[in-house]
Amino acid sequence: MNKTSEQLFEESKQVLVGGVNSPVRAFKAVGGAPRFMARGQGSKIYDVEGKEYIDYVLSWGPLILGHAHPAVVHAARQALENGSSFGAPTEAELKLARLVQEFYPSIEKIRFTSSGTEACMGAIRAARGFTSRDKIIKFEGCYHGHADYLLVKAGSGASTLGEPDSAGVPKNFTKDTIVVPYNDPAGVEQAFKRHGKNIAAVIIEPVAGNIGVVLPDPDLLPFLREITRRYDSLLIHDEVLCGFRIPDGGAQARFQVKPDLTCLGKVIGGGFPVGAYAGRKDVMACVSPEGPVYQAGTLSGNPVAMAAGIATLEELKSPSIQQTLHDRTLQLVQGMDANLKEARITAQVLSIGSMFSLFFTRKVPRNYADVKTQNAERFKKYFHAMLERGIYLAPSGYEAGFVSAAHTPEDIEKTLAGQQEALAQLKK
Ligand code: KE4
Repeated sequence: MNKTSEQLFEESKQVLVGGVNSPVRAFKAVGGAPRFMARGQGSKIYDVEGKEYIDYVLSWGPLILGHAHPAVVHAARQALENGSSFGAPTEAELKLARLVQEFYPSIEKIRFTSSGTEACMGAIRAARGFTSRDKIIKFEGCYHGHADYLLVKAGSGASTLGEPDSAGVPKNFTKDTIVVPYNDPAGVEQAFKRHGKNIAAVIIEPVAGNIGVVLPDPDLLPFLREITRRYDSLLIHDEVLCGFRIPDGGAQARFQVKPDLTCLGKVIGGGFPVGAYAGRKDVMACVSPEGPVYQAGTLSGNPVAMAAGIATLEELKSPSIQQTLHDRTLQLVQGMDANLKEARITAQVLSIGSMFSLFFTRKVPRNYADVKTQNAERFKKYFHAMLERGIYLAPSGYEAGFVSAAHTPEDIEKTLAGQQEALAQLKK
């Protein structure tokens, strides 16, 4: 008899911190025991008790083709049979680099890492090395991994320096991090007026995905491009999450703003540990062994991970895959809107490309403060009502949902039918 998720969770908590290896998986925001998953196939994921779910987490974004896509499995298996890691350059790294450039023409040079955190750390260190400046601007609610100086909460004013937002981060580690609300160009202007010549870079999720999906106002990204140029700072787009989710070249193509550096991850690893920072060759030339900015990684460019990334991006070149991602996401979000109206429940559905969010808020959120007005209790009930009906959403109102090319029209219909019941349950 298989152990239940509850049993495994209790046992795991004896040895794994919080029973998980990444906090959001612990269901703290929604309560209850996380489902221990045993298998994924296409759009479905199966827990240890064999229960099937339609998966909208997709490993927090990487599985844009769905679970265990044959091309990805074949490529990774073939690579593995030749050895898992060499700690030496391989042709696969070159091949994936060239493929990434096909999707992101702004990328002249790239460095692969093993996570998005490392990618953002590398980009910021390169920017600091290139400009010989220390300060950075980030946006409240945007997440760029868990480097100490990025675990920072907004100071009292837009141009004040950040306060640590995690225990274990020394106060002076965040003194060079300025935090501004998302979609607040005036706050950015104020920060530059006060610290301009010391600001190495602005780093932003060009489409925010770590407070749920929040879109940039039309003038935000062009403004950031202009003001960073004006102060000889660099613009870093963190597309770890939204990259490849927005088709035809990501956020930088969609919004027609070319950053100096781009951070990538998730999709480019096809479910294996991969991150990347990339962009202008003169900036990347600062990075070792070409330049004095040090950054390294035992498994950076791992051949199995590269093979999975190559297989994934090759599939993403297919117009029919892109059409499926578009059509299924549209079917889902239009259906959700219709369900909410039918149920007369106030909530906002946002989406771009193949990522989406549903916020129980009165207005469309434009920043973190808006997202925090969401009805957390209602989200919690909604989450469990959907889970009971075999629909696996992100266990937090501050995360994005994702659609894969493996999701079928029937999956979406089943999701919408389940949502109708879940919304009805909310009204009781
Ligand atoms: P990783 O170190 O988790 O590979 O990437 C960090 C990162 C950087 N930049 C952006 C925009 C990101 O979204 C992330 C990681 N995303 C979260 C999900 N919102 C990872 C899930 C988790 O932390 O378990």
